[in-house]
Amino acid sequence: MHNAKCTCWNCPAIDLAGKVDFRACGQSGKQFDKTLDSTQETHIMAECKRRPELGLYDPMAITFQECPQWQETPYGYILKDMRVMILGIDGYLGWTLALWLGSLGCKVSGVDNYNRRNWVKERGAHTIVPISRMNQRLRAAKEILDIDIDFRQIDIYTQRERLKEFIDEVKPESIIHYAENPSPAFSMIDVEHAIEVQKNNVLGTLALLFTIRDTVPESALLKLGTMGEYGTPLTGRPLFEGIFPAEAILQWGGREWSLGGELTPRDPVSFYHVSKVQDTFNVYEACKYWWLRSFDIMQGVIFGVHTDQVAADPRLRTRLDIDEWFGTIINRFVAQAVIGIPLTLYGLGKQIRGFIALRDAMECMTRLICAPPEPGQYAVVNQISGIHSARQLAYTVAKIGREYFNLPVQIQRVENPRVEADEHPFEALYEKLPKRYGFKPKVTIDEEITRMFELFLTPEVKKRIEERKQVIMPKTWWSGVKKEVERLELLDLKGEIEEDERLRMFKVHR
Ligand code: USQ
Repeated sequence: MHNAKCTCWNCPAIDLAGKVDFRACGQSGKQFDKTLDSTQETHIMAECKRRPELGLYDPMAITFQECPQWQETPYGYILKDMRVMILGIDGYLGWTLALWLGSLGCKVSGVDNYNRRNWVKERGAHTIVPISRMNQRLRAAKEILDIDIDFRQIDIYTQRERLKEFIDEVKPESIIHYAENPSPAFSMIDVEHAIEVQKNNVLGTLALLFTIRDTVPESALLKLGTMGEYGTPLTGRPLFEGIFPAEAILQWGGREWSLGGELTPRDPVSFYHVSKVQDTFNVYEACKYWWLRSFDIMQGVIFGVHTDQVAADPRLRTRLDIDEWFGTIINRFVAQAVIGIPLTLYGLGKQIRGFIALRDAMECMTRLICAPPEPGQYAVVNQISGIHSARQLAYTVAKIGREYFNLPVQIQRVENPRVEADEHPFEALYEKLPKRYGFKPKVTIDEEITRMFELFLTPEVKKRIEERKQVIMPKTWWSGVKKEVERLELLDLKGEIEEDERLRMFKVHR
């Protein structure tokens, strides 16, 4: 188990007692383990809220493996009935994670202000996989999976007092922050939308940090960042996991310095991505000032529809968007293939990104919930399971659509409405999740695309895609121009698919 040797120092169930030096940040536990002696003033002691009978004790003395409160699961030891609060629980990821964690025995609570439903509605779009109202979702979770979810409708920025009361009541041991606007294109529509995204994301997160400080500072915050914070440096410099490794050196003017431990450069690619960068600094500072502990999760582009829990009943399904603002590339391509729109490659289509399937993202989150950072530690992971170009993805979708579903899929290159490099080097590191937290991807891209085709071809979903055909072709230009993109060319698929076949990393498993 990846977290067997973690100790109470990592555990959100302890209160720290003793002389805590709030000027120190992160990894500070290591300074104290050698000097543990209750007569010394610098000594930090622990008090366990779950096992008060232990009294004051050395936080390094008990490992997760030894503690009866931490129980084995396939994803690591997890606190028995761990209290997890999901902010943004009504969204694509939030709802999926709620059911996933509920099935693992966590006590799940959550808040949402239904912004996502409203934003999508405002654009004239809708989720192609129908979702129920929250009270029906909650009833179905209880009826089908026997999961009780404690839900409140709260806006984490404008209703800070309500959130505080709820957090105070629940005392979550882990807080998952998904309550942000996830759309680069939405943030580029006009000034109102740029402000809406930055206000919602940046101020919501800032307010949350103060709320955590004042209510549950020992709780672990898992905050969703994005790989797009790093941009795609044209020098080909690797995208490290948020913080430079110890061996990284800066050479300049005949001198050199270690960069180890410093935040890596950020070069965001939309006002949405800028909001995530601002969050990074706010979370980083809060860990430093108040000894909060956080994972900043640089997630790649997500795709897919499946976990065992959401597939258990139509009422448990999570939303899936395919419009130009809220649909991500693979989800959009499969929907386009299903209704006969040639797949929309923006520009050259040689943009490269990191990707992860919905199910695998849920497993990563669980593994991180199981291994809370130390007090004061701002930890970062790159959460992706593979790297692909837009073209590769279009060929994969076209090939599966043609061969397994007999659909006449075509691919078109259209003008790129974004300001982004559409041909560039890309070397993203994603070593921490596999090496430190034991994650191995379980879902191949072909397998998940196949599942999507199966679901999207059901009459109800296909009809819902048809109904929103008009929101598929992009109209939001980063430059501010107001027009729909024009087609540049239809690709000759035959030769291209064969060429692509040599590059393929995955095979269809059916
Ligand atoms: N693209 C196409 N055709 C399409 C849609 C997209 O060629 O029809 C290209 C885009 O130009 C871009 C790439 O595919 O280069 C990815 O675009 P996307 O819309 O799938 O994803 P993106 O805009 O980057 O944003 C999504 C999520 C966001 C998350 C981000 C992770 O909406 O919340 O933060 O993926 S990352 O891209 O790693 O920053």
